[in-house]
Amino acid sequence: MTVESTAAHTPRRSAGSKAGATGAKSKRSTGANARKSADPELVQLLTPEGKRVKNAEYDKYVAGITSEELRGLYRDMVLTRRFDAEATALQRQGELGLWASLLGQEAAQIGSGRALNDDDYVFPTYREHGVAWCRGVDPTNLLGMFRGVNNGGWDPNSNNFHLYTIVIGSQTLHATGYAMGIAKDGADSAVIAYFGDGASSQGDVAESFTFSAVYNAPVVFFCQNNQWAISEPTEKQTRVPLYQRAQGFGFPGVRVDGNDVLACLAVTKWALERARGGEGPTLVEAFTYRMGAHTTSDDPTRYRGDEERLAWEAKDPILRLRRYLEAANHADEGFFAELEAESETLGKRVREAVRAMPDPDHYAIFENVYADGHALVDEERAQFAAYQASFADVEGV
Ligand SMILES: Cc1ncc(C[n+]2csc(CCOP(=O)(O)OP(=O)(O)O)c2C)c(N)n1
Ligand SMILES: [Mg+2]
Repeated sequence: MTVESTAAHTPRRSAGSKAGATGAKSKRSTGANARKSADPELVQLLTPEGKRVKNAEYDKYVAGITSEELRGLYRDMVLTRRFDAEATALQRQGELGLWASLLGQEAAQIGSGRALNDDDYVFPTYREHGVAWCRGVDPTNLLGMFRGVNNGGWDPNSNNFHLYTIVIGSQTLHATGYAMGIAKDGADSAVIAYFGDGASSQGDVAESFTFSAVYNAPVVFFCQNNQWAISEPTEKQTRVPLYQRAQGFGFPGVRVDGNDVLACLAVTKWALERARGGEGPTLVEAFTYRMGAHTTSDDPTRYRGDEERLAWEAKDPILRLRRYLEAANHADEGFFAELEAESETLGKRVREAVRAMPDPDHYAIFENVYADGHALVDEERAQFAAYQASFADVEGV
């Protein structure tokens, strides 16, 4: 089995990695889940060269996958990347105030997103554009908030995809509470909470782990370890591989190659199946890389070098699936050409939609704060009206 080891993936310099906590195999045992929690290996089904490798544990979750489904995963990743590139360009042109790119994380998001059932519920961060795509949220709706014309442009309940959450880690609590509700209702759906390596240091995430474990909540914690929390490397968040955190809370954790869409699909299916089967929470650490800046307000050249990015470029999630599709004759030239044309069409649609977004009514921000209104909001609305009127006075002078 060709598996890139954790050690090979665990980069850099810090005292944390010197402490040796990251690479060593542990023989500790805490019951049925111990094998996973103690295994430092990365789950990988497709190598960076696009070679399919066997995995005794997870192969069964993708065993029946058809050529059409494989092409579908590829299409999802390509169109998501194209959408993301358009959004970055639109920010540079002044059409968006900010953009948080998912470049490099397409496999983690599409693999996990396509593992979900329609009635599962997703709690994202602000970077889950690929998961939104899988949920059927129109990508143009993701852009309103980043243009500053709304507070989130979709109805969470239409697609079971919650609004983006900027407050790091807080959505893991929302997800846990929602999952506890699902369990009380006796429903057989599951919840997935996305968060980052930086978020793993938040108290909210630790509390979510505790509550979900104790109440056996049907939730999957999907941590995209993209190696950076703005300018802070993962070594500043943890002395152990993140997936091992779960063991201390009493549920399994697994590290998956986050640039391998098949592995992400398989591992997330497994974790969701556990949740639906009443086996409680799972932590999935998708080991990946943020290829771009944290957001368009960030300049990563200030804190990281090129070698790291180049090393991860060689593990590109889209390229590796393309190599596999070509080598195994799952797709022909026509498919790739058609997809290129579809990308162009999507790009055009996104550009046109953003430019056509109307500015909001200035008073809309005061609506929906309280269901039945509130004296304080009324006061603030009046203050705002007076402020607006003060501009009219100046103009009139
Ligand atoms: C509670 C809180 N603290 C700080 C911030 C500022 N902040 C925004 S993004 C970010 C880093 C998050 O890193 P990570 O969780 O790894 O997610 P990534 O951006 O890499 O996807 C921080 C500290 C915030 N939004 N919320
Ligand atoms: Mg991060």
